Amino acid sequence: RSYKRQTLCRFDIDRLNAPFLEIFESLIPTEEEKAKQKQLLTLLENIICKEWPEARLYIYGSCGNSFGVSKSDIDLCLVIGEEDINKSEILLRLADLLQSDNLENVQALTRARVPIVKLMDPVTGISCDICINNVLAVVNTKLLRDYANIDARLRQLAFIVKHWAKSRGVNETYHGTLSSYAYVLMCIHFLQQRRPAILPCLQGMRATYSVTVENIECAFFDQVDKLQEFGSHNRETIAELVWAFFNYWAYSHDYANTVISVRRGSTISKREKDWTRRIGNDRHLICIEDPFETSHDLGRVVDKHSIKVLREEFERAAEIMQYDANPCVKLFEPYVP
Ligand code: 3AT
Ligand code: MG
Repeated sequence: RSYKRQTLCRFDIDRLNAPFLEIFESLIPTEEEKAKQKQLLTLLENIICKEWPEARLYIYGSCGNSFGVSKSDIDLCLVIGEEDINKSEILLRLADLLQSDNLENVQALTRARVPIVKLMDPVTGISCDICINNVLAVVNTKLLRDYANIDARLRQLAFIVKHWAKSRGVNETYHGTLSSYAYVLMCIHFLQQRRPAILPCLQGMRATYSVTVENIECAFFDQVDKLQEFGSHNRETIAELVWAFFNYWAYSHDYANTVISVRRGSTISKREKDWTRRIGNDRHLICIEDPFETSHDLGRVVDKHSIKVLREEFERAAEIMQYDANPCVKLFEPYVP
């Protein structure tokens, strides 16, 4: 197989814009749903502030980063000022409080990698997970949201890519494929690489926002209202970008030698990061650097088997975008083993 093959975009690509935009629109949560999310957030804030008056509740993940499809669960982070708290104790206490307030399916998972309380609100029907002091996730959520507010094509592309990944069964970290967070970073990287670029590199610009979390300095330019014209020199449409995205991951990306880095706005060499060999369970078969925890490879869940699955899915998608008469249907056909 040749991974370096580069084909030309199909001649009728613009015919596919309307159907892709239609898919995007159908995935966006409605105003009604967003109002329900707010309602639940307020309820939870009231419960929490009675017990921990200093604490604050933040939305992170897809409901906060604007990449959330309709009917997503809400990810919340309870930030309690003190450093050395006993997370399990707090989660158990929180579970008690939630249960007495008639929330359903309340469960404290104190032994999980990220310990959480799960709950379901019977009034709005929304499920949610609450973790504690996971401030880096709150900050990376803001970074993604700020990128989304620069050029509308990022949100369109990421919704389509996430929808494709879920349909094809390649959005399951416990099976060795990638998280939604990783896919959004791949979309941002891809749009930073277009010529002319569609997205800037916010972490490479003058910092207007800066926080230090767990000894990591998180700093970037966040006045994105000043960047509304940034991508306007590039006139590529969503259909062209979907085509090019899958081509990039199928045939152009150098998996053997490079790491994608949204922080740098480019790829960097695996050598520079010392990600050239397997260490423990980190195989570095596809490398996606976390924008803040830069020692963290979001591709580390991928193993010898799942890298093949993933790359074959990228190739399948690229082939469909190139040759299929009806890519908007074929692309999202559920994977049947
Ligand atoms: P879904 O719409 O729920 O699929 P999501 O955006 O909520 O997508 P995830 O469920 O993958 O994305 O993750 C929830 C958030 O947790 C997103 C990001 O702020 C944070 N996060 C996820 N994985 C990592 C990671 N490996 N390192 C740092 N932060 C992460
Ligand atoms: Mg989520």
